[in-house]
Amino acid sequence: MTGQTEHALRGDYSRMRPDYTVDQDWDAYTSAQHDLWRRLYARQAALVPDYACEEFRATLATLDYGAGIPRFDAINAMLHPATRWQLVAVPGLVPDLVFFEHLANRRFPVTVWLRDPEEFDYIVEPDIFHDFFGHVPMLFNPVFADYMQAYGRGGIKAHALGAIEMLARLYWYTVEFGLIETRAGLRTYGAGILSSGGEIRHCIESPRPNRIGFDLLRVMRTRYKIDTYQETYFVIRDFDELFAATEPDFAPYYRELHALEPWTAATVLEGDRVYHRGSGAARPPAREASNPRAST
Ligand code: HBI
Ligand code: FE
Repeated sequence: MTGQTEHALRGDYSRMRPDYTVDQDWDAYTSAQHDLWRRLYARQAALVPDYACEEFRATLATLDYGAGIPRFDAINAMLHPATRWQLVAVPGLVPDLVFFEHLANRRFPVTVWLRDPEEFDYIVEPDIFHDFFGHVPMLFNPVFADYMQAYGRGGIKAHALGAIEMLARLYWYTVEFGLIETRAGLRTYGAGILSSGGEIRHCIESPRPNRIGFDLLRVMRTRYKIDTYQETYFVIRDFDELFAATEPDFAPYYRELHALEPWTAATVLEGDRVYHRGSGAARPPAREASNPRAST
């Protein structure tokens, strides 16, 4: 919840515990909701072989949760032994510091509500389909799992240093919209892309966006769009690169960046490792984009 929201958050925040967790209340999902889940899952699972990274594909195949809205308990029984992460249910977006505290303790907050059928292609806030389909498979990867915890710890520090905006850009351009170089070409590991019917193709096949090699300070200095497809994607070579980049203390980086104007989402710089320079043609309207965040 970086920045302001113009509207009240969706979700029932009346019964949560102090750490914003709730019970999933799986029995309350209707058969129409399970059916909507199946349709969302079927569409995305069909796209995964061509566009998702190997790590995501392998886990999705073994988890096999396309039959209906999954029970968090059942997933935790597999996830905890794999990487010592667990899912916790939350009403929706939670305050930044609460979010970071969960990640720092290897707990991933998953929203309990599912979008309405009219929102099949686009939702304003992350729902259970985005949180679960997009994020959970990657938590089974040991290196990525450690990166997420490091991000949570970094978030707590950034909060104290007034630097959440910069760290949020890192999350956005990696965890939500990151690309990875593979022998088969560019693939995605970003949850915002993996849970989107349109952007999953667009991020890899469209001539419009820039695709640029990941560079930590460059990413933390780059603004992002929340209501259109991304104008720039950053490409990592592997998850070790990502984890290694986030190991140093960020405090000196924040001091440096605080004095500098951020780049726009469309900027290509002299020193960029350019995989593809975007054609810059018109972007699709908001209704086709895959925004997993209420605001920035
Ligand atoms: N809360 N439930 C939830 N999910 C998120 O992804 C999330 C959040 N609160 C804050 C937040 N993300 C981001 O703004 C931070 O990563 C900066
Ligand atoms: Fe997300």
